[in-house]
Amino acid sequence: MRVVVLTGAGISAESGVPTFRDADGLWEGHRVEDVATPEAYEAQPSVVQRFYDERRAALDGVEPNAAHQALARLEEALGDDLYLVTQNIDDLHERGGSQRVHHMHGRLRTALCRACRGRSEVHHPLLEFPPCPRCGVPELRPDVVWFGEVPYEMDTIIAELQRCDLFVSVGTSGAVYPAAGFVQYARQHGARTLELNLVPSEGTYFFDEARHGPASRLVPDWVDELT
Ligand code: BJW
Repeated sequence: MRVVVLTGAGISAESGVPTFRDADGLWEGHRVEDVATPEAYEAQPSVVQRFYDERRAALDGVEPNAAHQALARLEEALGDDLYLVTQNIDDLHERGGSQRVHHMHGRLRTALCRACRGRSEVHHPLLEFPPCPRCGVPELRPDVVWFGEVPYEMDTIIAELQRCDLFVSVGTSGAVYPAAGFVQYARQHGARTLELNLVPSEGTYFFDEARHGPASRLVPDWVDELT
């Protein structure tokens, strides 16, 4: 059985990483749709760099939780029949033991050079505007996908959604496309669909089954059932 698991901010919430659209959301009074844009970066690069530098630094103070660890166990059981795609830019899946994680909205630990388009590991705050280790130009931006930009690995994701038997969405509000449309796409191609979220998401209606509660309980229970 081929399984696609999509994760969102809710899976990392119990690790202490703030979500975007819950009451204590990330951008402190700003709608994420207004600030997570290339235009916001053009207007205020230092503000945006500092924000991502702080989030990157905060990763050292958080640990993966039982939900991340359960998905690593699922990978051990299913091998290549599991495709794990996350909207999260944290590294908690990897630190929870998952070997193959597809970050469709990018990663905090890497930078993207606006001059040569090369990627590099981040070793210094990007607020210092260090030179790109590949081309030397000080044009490193966070390697994340903002509104209006195309998410990474879309061709592979679409192929995996077309051929999966089960699509599972964990901890995402269903407010951001294209990820919010994956459930309908997988379903149209014959997959069973399951939502695991704290509360009903905006797309809960599209799922064959929805279970509501904390990811640290729902995900291990579901993985135990499946394996
Ligand atoms: C728990 C829990 C616990 C809490 N246990 N659960 C009009 C209509 C339709 C679409 C559009 C439109 N206008 C524009 C668009 C497109 C636009 C879009 O979707 N806009 C919407 C606002 C409508 N999308 C884009 O622009 C995307 N690009 C695009 O479409 O390109 C075109 C294209 C696509 C495909 C092929 C070819 C071309 C890009 C979107 C980029 C999003 N970027 C961000 C920022 C990334 C960097 C960063 O982290 O700072 O990604 S925005 C932010 O939202 C972030 C997240 O990944 C994303 C999703 O958020 P998520 O993960 O769902 O978090 P929350 O907070 O919303 O929800 C958390 C959930 O967890 C809640 O439900 C809680 O209940 C739950 N929860 N605790 C379980 N313990």
